[in-house]
Amino acid sequence: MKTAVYPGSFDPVTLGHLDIIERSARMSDQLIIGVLNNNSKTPLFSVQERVNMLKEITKDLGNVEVKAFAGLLIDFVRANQADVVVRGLRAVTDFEYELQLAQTNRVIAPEVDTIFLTTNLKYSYLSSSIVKEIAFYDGDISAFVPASVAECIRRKMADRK
Ligand code: COD
Repeated sequence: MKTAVYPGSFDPVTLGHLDIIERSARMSDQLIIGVLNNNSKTPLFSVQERVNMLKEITKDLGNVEVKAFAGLLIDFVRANQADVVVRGLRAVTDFEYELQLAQTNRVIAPEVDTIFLTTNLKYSYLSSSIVKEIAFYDGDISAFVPASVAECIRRKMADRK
């Protein structure tokens, strides 16, 4: 695998995402993490904040780059001359959406394939939404996100109260 793109919202990045990043970085020459800048959704973190959190936790991975993107994923993949899209699968509930996304992208860009990495069992229950909910009620999120991300979430929640 040459250049891979791992796209997502990453609002915020969790240990489940990081596990997929580390495993796909080992399989590719270059891994680009694409952070969606979507004006129609209101994320907890701005795209720049999400990019910064990802840069901090991947700083020791030499072949990983973090970039924001807007618009179609396939345009981002092509602009970066990437060969493959990486997605994570936690459970059958992810499968329907992921299959639809992969098949639509394949119709738009037949030269780009999507590969799926199954979740690490340790993180199979984990999602960004669950982390935000626990943090909102001042719960302990240290088992779910890297320490630097936990700190950003705590600060964000404190600002909002
Ligand atoms: N373990 C393993 N994998 C995980 C875990 C976990 N605990 N948590 C999340 N993941 C996986 C997800 O299944 C997903 O594959 C990936 O990590 C990123 O997850 P999210 O939730 O941060 O990102 P999404 O699913 O919101 O990303 C959606 C996209 C940004 C890829 C999508 O909306 C998109 O491509 N938008 C651009 C417009 C476009 O091209 N639309 C598609 C046309 S079909």
